[in-house]
Amino acid sequence: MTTFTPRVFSGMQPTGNLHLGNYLGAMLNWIKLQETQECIYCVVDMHAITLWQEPKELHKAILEVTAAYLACGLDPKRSIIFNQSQVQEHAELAWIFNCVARMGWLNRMTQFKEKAGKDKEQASVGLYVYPNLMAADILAYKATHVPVGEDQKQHLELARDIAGKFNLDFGDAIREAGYNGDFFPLPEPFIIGPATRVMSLRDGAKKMSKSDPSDLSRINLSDDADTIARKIRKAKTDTDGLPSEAAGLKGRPEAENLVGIHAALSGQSVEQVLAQFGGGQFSRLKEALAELSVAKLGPIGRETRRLKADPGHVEGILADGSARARAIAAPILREVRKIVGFVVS
Ligand code: AQP
Repeated sequence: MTTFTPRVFSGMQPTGNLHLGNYLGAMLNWIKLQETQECIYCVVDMHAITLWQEPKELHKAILEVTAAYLACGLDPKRSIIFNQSQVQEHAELAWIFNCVARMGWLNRMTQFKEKAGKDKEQASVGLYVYPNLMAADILAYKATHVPVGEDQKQHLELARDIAGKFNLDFGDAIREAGYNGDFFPLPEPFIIGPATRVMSLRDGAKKMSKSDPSDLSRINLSDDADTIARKIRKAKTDTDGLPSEAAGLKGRPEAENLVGIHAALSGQSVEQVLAQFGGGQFSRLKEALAELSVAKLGPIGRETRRLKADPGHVEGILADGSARARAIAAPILREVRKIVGFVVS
């Protein structure tokens, strides 16, 4: 078994405003990891166009999501921050993985089924092979750890399957190229915290999502204090009060969601939140949660607006990050080309 140097990779789509789910499910871990690990954080604009994006809006969203990354606390000196389309190695490796992954594997992907909806025939081919591009994003850097929300677990498992099959299919060529073990690592998902799957504020059965048509379903990182407080006040709840024990949240997705959000934002456990609010009415928890959300997200929204006013600065960070990302991915892809058998001049 080859030992790989630890390296973190993750990304978010510029398909709209980042929301509390993106923040609690992924971003909080990204910020912590950059303290101790080599981290590469991408704005995955090529993933975004698997669904139609109006070009001017997409352009704006790439800069806005980058501004939000910075406002949340990602440090462009410490971490590599870039947009995917500026590093062509992602697309090249994705094509090779299109030829490694099996149709049967992709047919099992639940996100494709959800996003394609009833009319699969009309979905883009890109949406179908999205997980292969995601595997390429990670493996173009031989990344070993991928901090994501719970919804990405299945795609991560696929990335591991693709890495494993590549290592096996090209085993002889990999050894001939001088590697005495695997070429790609099997990337580990890093899904931790009390809010790995934040649910819609309007429907506890659906995850909070940028593409939900109801803005009331999510808290955007760009929302102002009044909007945040109003959305939390209007959040759907059931008719019982809050339980005192975590077991009492079972089968009550809306209650579980609000308690989980409070725990993640306050850095407490679910049990600690219930020790404070259990046995009481939802209104008391909602009031505290609104206050806490405004305190945590308000400064992020303000900083994002400030950075958005200087697009040149944000573009400069993406250009620098892209050059640094390419410097890692290019030699890896050169090796991949040789291993596959292409003629490399
Ligand atoms: N509701 C969520 N709870 C916890 N984590 C979440 N993530 C997304 N939604 C939640 C995590 O955020 C990261 C970036 O996600 P993405 O932008 O790649 O797209 P997504 O997962 O498809 O998120 P959205 O908001 O639902 O986008 P749209 O509506 O455009 O599809 C990932 O780590 C994800 O797990």
